[in-house]
Amino acid sequence: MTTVDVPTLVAQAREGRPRAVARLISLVEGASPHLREVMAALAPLTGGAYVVGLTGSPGVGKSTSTSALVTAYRKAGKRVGVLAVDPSSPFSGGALLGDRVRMSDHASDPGVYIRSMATRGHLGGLAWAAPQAIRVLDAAGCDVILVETVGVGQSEVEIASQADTSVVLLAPGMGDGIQAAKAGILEIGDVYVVNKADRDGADATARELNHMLGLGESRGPEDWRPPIVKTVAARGQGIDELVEALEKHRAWMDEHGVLDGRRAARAAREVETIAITTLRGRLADLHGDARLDALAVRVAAGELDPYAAADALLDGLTEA
Ligand SMILES: Nc1nc2c(ncn2[C@@H]2O[C@H](COP(=O)(O)OP(=O)(O)OP(=O)(O)O)[C@@H](O)[C@H]2O)c(=O)[nH]1
Ligand SMILES: [Mg+2]
Repeated sequence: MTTVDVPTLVAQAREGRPRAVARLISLVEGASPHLREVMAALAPLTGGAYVVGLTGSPGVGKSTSTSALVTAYRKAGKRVGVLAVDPSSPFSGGALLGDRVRMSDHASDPGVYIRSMATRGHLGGLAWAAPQAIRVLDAAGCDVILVETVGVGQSEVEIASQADTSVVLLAPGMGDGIQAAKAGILEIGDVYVVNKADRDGADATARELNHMLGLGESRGPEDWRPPIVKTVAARGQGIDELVEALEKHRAWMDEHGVLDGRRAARAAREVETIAITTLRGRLADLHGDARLDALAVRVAAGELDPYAAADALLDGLTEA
């Protein structure tokens, strides 16, 4: 294992040095044993960033929209972090290469960090790695962090729990309306975007979405009604309206104490995932362990039931 000078790395990341930020995110991606120390050092530096998740089917325009949002936030003088998470790939870079091209406008801007991250094959996957990478960007002084995730079933629901505000993107002619209902994304969007509004069918898609969002609606006057924003991300059209919708949602969360609750729920999932990962690691260490073998012999012989044996095993595991 290469040596890692965590205090120096953290200090450099805090100053916003891109190399240090990149290195820390690599430690997250590689599930480095140094993460415990890294996270302890980062914890007091976090909480300042506004985290926006963008999800939707492949090709709907997430990266193009993200890039347009970066432009808008940079104009407003904000520092921006972009995290492109690919839950289906064990390699960062590959599938996200196109994103790099679309983000190349921002490559030389020192106020923007762009990073792609693969999470497949990770114990705990997205739930584990994304919050830690977000924490690195937060500590590095990003005002806004945009997290792009390809919508593959469960992962888009997962990313919703990572973000302060979740944006769900649809595009006309992709049968997205029906897909949306199926994937359960009608429950997770705080803001909906119908991108590619330059194409036929955008109004119909927005209408259909509006109708579906209204079904089963039992909102009070204080409740958040997710807006639908039409955009042509490729030309930057509608992006100011999208930023406005995001700011409104953020203000609404502040006003109603929702933001703290969401962040606590996010932290709870993260802690849970780390605890389960730790337990799983200890369980794996037990393979061929005398304690497990002894219990197994008794279960096989009918002397002990498997639940009692599992309890005995767990008791042993938590005595760290
Ligand atoms: N006509 C039109 N095309 C667009 C618009 N926005 C994006 N595109 C194009 O749609 C294609 C996919 O855009 P991306 O931004 O890569 O989509 P994505 O959702 O990030 O795709 P994945 O990351 O592969 O899931 C690209 O060729 C874009 O140029 C738009 O508003 N109108
Ligand atoms: Mg993309």
